[in-house]
Parts: sequence; structure tokens; C-alpha cells
Amino acid sequence: MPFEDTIAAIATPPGVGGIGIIRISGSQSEAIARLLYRSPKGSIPFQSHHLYHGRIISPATGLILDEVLITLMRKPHSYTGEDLLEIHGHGNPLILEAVLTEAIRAGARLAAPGEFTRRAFLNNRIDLTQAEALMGLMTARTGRGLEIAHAHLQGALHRQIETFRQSLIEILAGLETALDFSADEGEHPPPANAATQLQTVLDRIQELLVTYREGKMIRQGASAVIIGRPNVGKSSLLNRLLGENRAIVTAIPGTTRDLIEESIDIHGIAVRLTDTAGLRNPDTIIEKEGIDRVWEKLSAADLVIPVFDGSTPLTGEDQDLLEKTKQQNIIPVINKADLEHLLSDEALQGWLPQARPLRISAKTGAGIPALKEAIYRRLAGDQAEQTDGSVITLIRHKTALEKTIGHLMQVRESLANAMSYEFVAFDLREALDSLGEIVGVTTTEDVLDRIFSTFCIGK
Ligand SMILES: Nc1nc2c(ncn2[C@@H]2O[C@H](COP(=O)(O)OP(=O)(O)OP(=O)(O)O)[C@@H](O)[C@H]2O)c(=O)[nH]1
Ligand SMILES: [Mg+2]
Repeated sequence: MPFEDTIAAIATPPGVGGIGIIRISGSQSEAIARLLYRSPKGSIPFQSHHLYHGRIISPATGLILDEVLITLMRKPHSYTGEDLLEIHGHGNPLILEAVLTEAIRAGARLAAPGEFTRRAFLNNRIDLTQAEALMGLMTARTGRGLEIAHAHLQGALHRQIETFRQSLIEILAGLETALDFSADEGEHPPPANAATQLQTVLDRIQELLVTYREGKMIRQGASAVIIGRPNVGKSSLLNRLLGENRAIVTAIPGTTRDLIEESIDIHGIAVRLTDTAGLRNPDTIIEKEGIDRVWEKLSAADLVIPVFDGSTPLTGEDQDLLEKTKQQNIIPVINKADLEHLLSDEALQGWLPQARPLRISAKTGAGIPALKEAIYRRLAGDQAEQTDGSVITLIRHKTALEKTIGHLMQVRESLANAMSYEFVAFDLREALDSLGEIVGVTTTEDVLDRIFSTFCIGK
């Protein structure tokens, strides 16, 4: 689908940098290059994918705007699938804006956010999952997030969805053939192995769907708040998890006053950990302010880690805290396991019927790997695989898979009740459409607008 207009944008981030890049895509790219660029060698052929050194000169004033490297990537072998010009200049916003202004005077228009990638999608260079993976590459917070984005960019999710689609198309074709055969006899034959085939696809779609919980955590990260009465070792635990002495640790109760936040990577999930002020009846207005902040922080936390001191029996403050976090997603931790055990699991049991406390020592590091594992499991779910297999990370994919499953369940019921072919085929087609939304076969303009508007300008 060729576009009428040629788009242009500064592709490098705002601010000063070693290099700044302007991208121009569309049928006028070469004409713009020929108008603005001057080679020391005189006229050049603009061979595709070759880099040329020279200057950008304002056609109106004859002034040199920048000394650049320029490359023209001719269609269809470019990012957008159109003639794509890249001007690599000096990374000063004044220079880049001057060059961009000349490109616009020469006939380009300013690109909208994500418009280069949108053209790549509309010109069938990439599918929608790959376009989204490009965004994932830019926003990944952990190495694992990057791995997933790379896998999706290579088409892993696309291929998986296509396999599902092919299986459904086969089922549909099988039913049609059966219908043709039965037309003469005027009755429906049993749908042979359609029901088993359908169940296989359904199971595989379900398997992909359950990866969302983990995928979402990997994409957006999670927050975990460490709480407890003073001196139980909250700051020591934060330091131990981080592997550095970030928070002040002393034997004086009430050492931490403010919230201390740092991130760690737990099996690919960027977990923002918050150390907090010890919870007790505050002595001063400063301490009160610190404790108020803890309660505010708790309400938005994905996970709460209440810490208890294993070398002392349970106190009223501990019980108060247990009472107040009853509704939260918690991993209770008994610290100071290196000292004599004076706090039994049973003492906490009444408060925590489901969650068994973990024994750790922030001092020696004992139990820390198990705690990290528990944090990961609690956030990503028990089914999380920690493999590089396809993982979905976007709510858009999750919703489309759920819709697909809904339609396929309908198909299953129709088959079980020996409903007529039309019923079965209708829902099968709906399921195919829902799957098609993921890869972009059946995606509306609004959805495309929503996806690409989250991109940067120049991408
Ligand atoms: N033996 C032992 N001592 C620990 C352990 N963890 C922390 N401590 C000691 O307990 C004291 C309090 O530790 P912090 O980490 O400051 O405790 P906190 O919960 O942050 O205290 P506040 O900030 O006052 O609320 C310090 O003297 C630590 O060295 C542990 O696992 N074993
Ligand atoms: Mg502290």
C-alpha cells in the first residue's frame, strides 16, 4: 500500500549527543536528498544502502547546516518498506531542527509517533506482534524482558499464533468437506476428529494465555514493600537483597525514617523494593510522618514482606501489623535465624493460615535465595516457566486470546450437541478473527492508533 506523503522526524532523543539522526520515508526521499545534500565528489548515484559523506546546505540561503553521513535505503529493503533516507549529523538539537525544517520545506511532513513503524506494518515488513516487540525492546527493564522482545521481533509469537490459526482453518476445512459429502444424503455426518483437534488447539492457547501473568510482571515490573516493627532487620534485608549497603543499619530502633527505594532483577522481573520506617507508636512528628508514609505505600504494593525478629517472641506491634496486612499479598519473613529461635512458626500460624513464614538471616545471607524464589513465584505465578518460550506481555494479546477461547468453547459445545455446520463455522470464524487481531490481520484503525501512539516520534 503506497503512501502519498513523505514523512520526516528526528529519530535520536532530544538533547545534545555525539550523533543525531533524521529519518525521512516515502517516495520523495531521494528528491529531498538530492536537493539538500552536496557531495565533495560532485554528483553521486545514491546507491542503496551506501553511506555518503558530505554537507547539508540550505537551498534558500546557501548556508552549510551540517556535515553529515547520508544513506538512502531503497524500497522495499528498508525499515518502512519505502525509500528511506537517514541523515546522520551532529547531535545538536539546533542543527537537527534546521535540517528537519529544510526537509519539510522540500516536501516532507512531520511524522506522527510510531509512524515509521506503522508504515513498516502496513507495508507488510512486520506484523503487529513485531511492531509491539520493537516497543518492548525500547522499554524492557531487565535482560529477560529484552530476550522476550527479541524473540517476538524474530516472529516467535507470530509463528505461534499462525499455528493456531492454521489448525482452526484445518478444522473448518474438514467440516466443510464433511458437509459436501453429506449434501447428497441430506444429513450431517459426525464431525470425525474435529472435537479432539479442537481440544488440542484450545489447550495450547490456554498454555499461552497463562504466561501473561509472568509476562506482565516482566514488562512492567512490580513493587514490594518491606515492613516490620523497629530493629527487626528491614534495612539489613534490603541491603542483602541489593547486595550493597544502601540503607543505614544500626542497633538503635527507629533508624530508618523515610522510604528507601531501589530496584533488583529477580529472574527477569524488575522489583522495586521499598525499605520503610519501623512501625510502632511514634515518638516524634518525624517518625509519625515516616510511619504514615508506610501505610500509604502499602495500598499500592504488589507484594508486602512483613519481617519479624526470630530472636524474640511475637510482640503486640507484630500482631498489630499482621492484623493490618491481612488482606495483602504477603510473604512473611522471620529474620535473625543465626540467633536462638524464640519465635516459632506456630506463633504466627494463627495469623497466617495460608502463608508459611520463611526463615532468613539478613546478617549471614541464609535463606535469601529461597526468599527471592518465593518473591518471583508470588509475582509471576506458580506456572511461570522461566524459559524463553513464548510469553505474552500485553493486555491486548491476553484479551484477544480470552476472546478466542470463548469462541472455541462455543464451538466445542456445538460439536458436542451435534449442532449444524453453520453454528460451528460461525464461532470458528469468530475465533480466527480474534487470533487475527493479535498479529494484525483483523485489526481496526482505532487499535492501530492506540498501539502506535505509544511509540516515540522517529520510530
Ligand atoms: N544477628 C542478626 N542481627 C541482625 C540481622 N539482621 C539485622 N540485624 C541487626 O539488627 C539491628 C537492626 O537492623 P536494621 O536493619 O537497622 O533494622 P530495621 O528493621 O531496619 O530497623 P529500623 O530502621 O529501626 O526500623 C542491627 O544491629 C542489625 O545488625 C540478622 O539476620 N542477624
Ligand atoms: Mg531500617
